[in-house]
Amino acid sequence: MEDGVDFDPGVAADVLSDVINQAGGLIVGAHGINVDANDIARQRVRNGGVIRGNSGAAVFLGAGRDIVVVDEGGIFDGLVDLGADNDVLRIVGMQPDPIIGGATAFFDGGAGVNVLTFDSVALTDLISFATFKSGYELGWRNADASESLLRFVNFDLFDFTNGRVTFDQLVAAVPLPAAIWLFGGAIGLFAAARRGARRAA
Ligand SMILES: [Ca+2]
Ligand SMILES: [Ca+2]
Repeated sequence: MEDGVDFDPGVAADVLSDVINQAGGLIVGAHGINVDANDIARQRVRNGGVIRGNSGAAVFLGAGRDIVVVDEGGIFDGLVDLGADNDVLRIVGMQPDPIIGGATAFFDGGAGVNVLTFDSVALTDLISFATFKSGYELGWRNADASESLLRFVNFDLFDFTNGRVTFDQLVAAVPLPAAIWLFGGAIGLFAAARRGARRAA
C-alpha cells in the first residue's frame, strides 16, 4: 500500500508545503503522510480529520523546521514523528477526545529543539505527569472541567497561555498527586519511628 501523501525529494530547504485535512477528511496509507529519507524541506500538517498509517507512522516529516497542528477533534492513528531539526507541535482549542489525537496517537519531536504549543491551556491547568511507553503523558483540566491527556517525547520548550517553560519547569509545575503526598508522609513517619526505636534500644 502506498502512502496517503508522499513528499518527493528535491524541494529546497525553507520551502513550506501545507497539508490541510479538515474535519471529515481521511488521509490513509502505509504512512498517512511521509517524506523522502533525505527531506530537508518544511511541511506543515493541520489535521481536524483522520490521518492513519496502516503499517508506518501516521505522519513522518523528516528534517526541516516542520509544523503539526492538531485542530479540535483531529485524529492521528499512529506515530506522529516530526523528525530532525527544530519543529513545532500546536494543540488548538478545546479537544473533544480525552486523549489528544486519539487513543493511538503519540507525538515525537525527534532531534532538535522542539516546541509544544497549547492555545488554550495555562500552566496552572496541569494536573498530571507520568511516563508513558518511551515518553510521557501530560494531563490538564479544560475550562469546561473535562480532562485531556497528551502522549509525547522529545519536546524541549512548552508554550502555555501564561508563558513558556522548559521540560524541567513543566514537570515541576505539575501538582503532586495526593497519593504521593500520603506516601511521602508515611515514609517520613516510618523514618521517625525507626529513629525513635533506635534511641529506645
Ligand atoms: Ca520536513
Ligand atoms: Ca525535531
